Amino acid sequence: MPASDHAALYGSGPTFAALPPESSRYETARAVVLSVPYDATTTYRGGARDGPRAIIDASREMELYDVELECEIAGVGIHTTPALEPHLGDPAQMVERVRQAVGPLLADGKLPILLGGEHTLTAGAIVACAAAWPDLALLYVDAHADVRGPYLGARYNHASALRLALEDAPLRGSGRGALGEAFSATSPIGSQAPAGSPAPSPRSGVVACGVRSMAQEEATYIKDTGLPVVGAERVAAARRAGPGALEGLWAETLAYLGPPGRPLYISVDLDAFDTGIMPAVGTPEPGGLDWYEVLGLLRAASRRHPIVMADVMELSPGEGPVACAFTAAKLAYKLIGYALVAPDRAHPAPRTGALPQGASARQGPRHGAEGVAEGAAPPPENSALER
Ligand SMILES: [Mn+2]
Repeated sequence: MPASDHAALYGSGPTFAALPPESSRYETARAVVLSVPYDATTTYRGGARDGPRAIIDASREMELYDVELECEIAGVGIHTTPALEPHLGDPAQMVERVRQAVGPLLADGKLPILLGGEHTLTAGAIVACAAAWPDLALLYVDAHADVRGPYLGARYNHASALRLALEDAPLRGSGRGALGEAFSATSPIGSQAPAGSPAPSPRSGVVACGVRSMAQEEATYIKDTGLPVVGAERVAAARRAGPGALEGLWAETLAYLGPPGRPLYISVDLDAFDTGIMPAVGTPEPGGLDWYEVLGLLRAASRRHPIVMADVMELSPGEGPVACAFTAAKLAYKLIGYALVAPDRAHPAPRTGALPQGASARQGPRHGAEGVAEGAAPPPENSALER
């Protein structure tokens, strides 16, 4: 179709956070928002294809100043790509298309932020990251285990997203299934899991958090493989247990990612949040996490690992109020902040900030003029792209 039609259908105009060209140019932006308006295999309620556009629309109303990080996160420069054109023939082709779109962003030293779209797309992004960083770790935040085998006749479907990543990511040079490869049965934290939770895990480098729904075959898969899963019930128990309990649970959760410093991919299915604050998802589940719990986990992750890519998936804006799209936009923005401007973070392939000190990334009367704090940016020495 003509480019103009493509733009009208899938959106290429608005920039994330309404950033003007000087703070959203690709060349100088350290983060790149990649929209993938695709849902073809969702099983309950569709509509995730409308997620990226709703998130970007909502992001235009965000304040750029972040109270927690005390800066305008957008000062790092955030480029918004035209939405990736859906491949309507075959989910596997669509996942491959995502892989091909992410690879060049990593090669250019960018932090890609994928906006979905159905969660299946994450598999392609993880494969791209795993090719760039063989020691990639994965934090997977989701209400669902997402480790089904072929589902309703399709291997590539959103109920299998994590399993696809585990099977397809060529990590550690040992071929299929290497992400989360078994390393030993000596997990220091597995013994602390309470009765009734999944078996202590022999896997390292991957953990799923917020899970509260799975099929029988997935429970079997988790037991058989030792995939670490920190269920939403444990988060709820920590919430009730009082000060320090959540921090302890996050530390336990993140220990599954292996040694601190491993490059980290963070995938957030918005259905990990409680349905009270995030009803706009295709497969809602009661008993989820709240805003500050998710932020606490992501913040703790960013202090332990350099974040090389993140995604915010499965927003179905038609299923809920506009607050959901705004929450998703803010989450994406916070992820950029944790990855690139948090004072104690270290990013593997940083670029210098796009804006001079004191400049606001977006001019406008309701936005302050505080510049982003210049992070101490080490040289991009570990870019895996040199491999
Ligand atoms: Mn899910």
